[in-house]
Amino acid sequence: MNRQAAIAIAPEVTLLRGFAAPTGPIVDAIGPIAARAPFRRLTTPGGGMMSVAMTNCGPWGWHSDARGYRYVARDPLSGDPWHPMPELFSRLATTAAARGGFPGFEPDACLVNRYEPGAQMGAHRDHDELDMGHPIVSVSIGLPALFLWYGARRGGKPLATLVEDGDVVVWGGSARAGYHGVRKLQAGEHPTTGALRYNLTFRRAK
Ligand code: MD3
Ligand code: FE
Repeated sequence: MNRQAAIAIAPEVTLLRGFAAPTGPIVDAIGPIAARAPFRRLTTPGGGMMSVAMTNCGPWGWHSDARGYRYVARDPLSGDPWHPMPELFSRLATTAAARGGFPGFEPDACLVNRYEPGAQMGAHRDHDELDMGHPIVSVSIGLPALFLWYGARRGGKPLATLVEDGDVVVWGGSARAGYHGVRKLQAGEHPTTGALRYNLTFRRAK
């Protein structure tokens, strides 16, 4: 699991193919997380609705509504704290970050994204975290998708990378503020997730 090549797809953006395989135990762990805080499509401050459904685990969860984007310690829909971060998750994030060149990463937030066919994520930057010196670790599960890397500017032609079940991407340093997105998910069938793709995004929010 730890011997695969680390592929640099851009400076300080590292793809670790199959690093999180097998993903069955991860999918099993999403069950109780989503039982406490069901997947929901969030509203953006601009009034739109995201096509990706989201939930969180860990001390902090990412949330969006008419008031803006922010990290919250409790699910605004229920008032309950998010499900604790499974040790399987935090260990995976820490070992992947180290493999990508960022030792000592201890995530305090895990955003769980769920893509149905047709769902996508437009070009954006993750900048709601207090200290952008920490990296981000992204784990792909289930159906494949095209990751789009735009870099410092949102315009222009992105670099497209196919990410498959078990693939992990680590990015930090100069790449931390880069624009990125996910191309519209194509329909398909995966043995572990059926018609879905999940993505875990580990951050240090505070
Ligand atoms: C690095 N999630 O939740 S991880 C997010 O698959 C988010 O759900 C995406 O962006 C997802 O904020 C992807 C981030 C990402 C995307 C594209 C990349 C990292 C990348 C392309 C190249 C390198
Ligand atoms: Fe992002």
